[in-house]
Amino acid sequence: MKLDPNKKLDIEEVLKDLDKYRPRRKGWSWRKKIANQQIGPFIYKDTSASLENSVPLPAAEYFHNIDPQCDYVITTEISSGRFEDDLRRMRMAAWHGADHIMVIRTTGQSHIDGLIEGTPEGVGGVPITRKQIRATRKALDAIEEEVGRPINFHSYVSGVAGPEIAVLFTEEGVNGAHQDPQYNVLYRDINMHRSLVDAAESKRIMADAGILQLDGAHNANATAKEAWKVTPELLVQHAINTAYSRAVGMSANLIALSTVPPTAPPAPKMRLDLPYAVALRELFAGYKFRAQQNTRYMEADTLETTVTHVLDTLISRLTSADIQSTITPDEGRNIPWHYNNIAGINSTRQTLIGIDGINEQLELKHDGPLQVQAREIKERAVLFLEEILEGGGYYAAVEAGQFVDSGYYPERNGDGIVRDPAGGDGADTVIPRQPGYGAPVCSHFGNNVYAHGKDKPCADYGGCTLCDETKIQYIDELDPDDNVEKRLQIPLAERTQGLLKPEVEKHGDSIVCVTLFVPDSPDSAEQAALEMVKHMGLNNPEVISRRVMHPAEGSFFEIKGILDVAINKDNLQQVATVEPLSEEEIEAWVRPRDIHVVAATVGEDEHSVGLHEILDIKHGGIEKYGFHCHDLGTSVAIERIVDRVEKSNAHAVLISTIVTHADVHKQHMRELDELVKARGLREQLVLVAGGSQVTDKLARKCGMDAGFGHGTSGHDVASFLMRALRDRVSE
Ligand code: Z98
Repeated sequence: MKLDPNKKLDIEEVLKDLDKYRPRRKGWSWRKKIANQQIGPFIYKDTSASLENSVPLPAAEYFHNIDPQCDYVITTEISSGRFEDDLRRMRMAAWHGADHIMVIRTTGQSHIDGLIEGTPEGVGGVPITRKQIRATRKALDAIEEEVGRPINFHSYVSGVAGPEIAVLFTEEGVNGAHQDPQYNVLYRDINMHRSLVDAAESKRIMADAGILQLDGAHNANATAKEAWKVTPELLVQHAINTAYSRAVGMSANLIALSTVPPTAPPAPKMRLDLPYAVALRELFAGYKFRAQQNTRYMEADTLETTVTHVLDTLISRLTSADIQSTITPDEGRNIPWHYNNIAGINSTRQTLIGIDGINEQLELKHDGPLQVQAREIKERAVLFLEEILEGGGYYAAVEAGQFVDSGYYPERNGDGIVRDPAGGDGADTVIPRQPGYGAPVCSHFGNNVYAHGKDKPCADYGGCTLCDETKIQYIDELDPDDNVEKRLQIPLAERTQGLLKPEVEKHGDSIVCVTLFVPDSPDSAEQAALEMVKHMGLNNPEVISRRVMHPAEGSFFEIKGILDVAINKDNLQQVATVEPLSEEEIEAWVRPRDIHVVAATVGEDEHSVGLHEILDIKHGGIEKYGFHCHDLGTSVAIERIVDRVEKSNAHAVLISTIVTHADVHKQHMRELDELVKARGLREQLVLVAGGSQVTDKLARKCGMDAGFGHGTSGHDVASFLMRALRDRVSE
């Protein structure tokens, strides 16, 4: 399957012959750091290879459209509930720099004692099934070829079906997974003995397959009442899972500690979070680190979330993480939307490139409060571990409620999570292995009657699914109603008819979001805002974010609703995009011809930045092609402009309006057109208007020859002027 950047991902193609599809590669891939890499005009310190296809950061247009890629792996979590919709989002995410795609499982999957088949629709995530995984891996294989970088596919080897899932992931080329028995015990109330036995088997399988393991310590941070107080315990949880993984045979380079900075402003974040990160990195030197964006404090304000995320990312760079995980900044208000996944990825991409090389410039102090605090956290962690040992070990400690207590250890508040070693899901299901036990696959922890001699254990029974792919059983959809073929009927029909609906999550969900400021007290402003949105034609409006600007002066709202329209693509007017002429061609024509251009901002507008971008050689403006520019400055009357046109025998006029009230920009354009006509100059002149509210269509309606809005460059204007003047200027 090969993707065309100009065509949508063809889901039918993904599903075709899926029973025969095999992943192209297995195991985890890191980005390779290239030190001192020249990209465009800059030398970067902490970057990796650039992508073949990508969407650069918005400001790239000022820097030759470069798109440097940092050396950290960037994660995004995707979970619409339908894998077929997730795939398109994964493609967008890859184009924006994500190479670790984490697929969230549907609610309750931890408690399902076996594999699920088919592709049932999920709640809060997708069911992790063979078909769903295989289709995703197939799409990601094509996407990684399109962007030119390996993409790590990730989900969870946990719950009561952990070992079965580990085998499934190995068979289907999943590259990373969470695996930590403590997560099962504390947060899913799965029996601790069962969880640890399953973990040994699961970890062994993951180790053999080269699947990168993330642990679950960060969940204590998300659960504890005061997260900055749980930091000593986080070190203990990391230690337990790491030691257990090593004992099972996992190598250090497959063990990634999952860490989250514990606080967010208004807490003094750096002062609390940095010592914790330093303590962690020092204690676990030699292991990988997956730093996750802090989700705990996410409210409905995406900008606030983004600022916390940027600070988190700074901590990652100062203390050397390997993976930066991002969460969609809208997680605090709805199931994440497509473009918010991209927003999360971009805040990491932007931050890491913005602070490129910072560790060459700054160094964390080797003495003083940072080191004192880091040491204190480590000491508390050691005491915590000693207490566990004295009390009889891990099971006893959990039974005594020692984990996720809100006290700053050794302080205890008696509110920790308590689990019964004999209870929980899957209790009493661990039975001693019989001496003749035979493992169903070669990757296995413990006794295996087949493991003898030099051959692979499975040689005794003709091969296992990990060694011989033909043994893998692919079961297609079993549910006649909840299956991908059925779900796709409407989307595919709409696509064939060329129908377009707005979408944030699942195909054609028709959800849109509008923003309003209403100048009144919060309650009445909110009610009014909802009424206003109904007048815009949105059904089921719901406020997803409210921010009080002042208790009496007004509030800002973001409101989502359903826009029940479908637009037929075939009825849309084709917008003809005009390619600009080459810079060499423009200069070769303009320079010998003595072309004069009069320019000014008009009316009472003192904003000349936009105009200077278009004119000045310093900003790549039209001067550089040899146009003679008569810049009359700001707030210039139309009459003065036309006077100068006559005096200089100009060929073109550029007027600009950035700040405009009551459509004054339209008046200026009309006035200019009328005055040059009245003086008999219209035929010889090219009239151009620019500004933030100007469009080409509007400008032409107001008598101009062209209009240029936001994002225009001097090159665009020069190209237009040359095309327009070619016929008028005599040779
Ligand atoms: C993350 N944003 O870590 P259920 N095991 C561990 C987990 O952390 C999780 C699961 C299993 C987070 C994603 N983490 C949430 C160690 C979940 C999943 O029962 O399917 O929810 O378990 O990136």
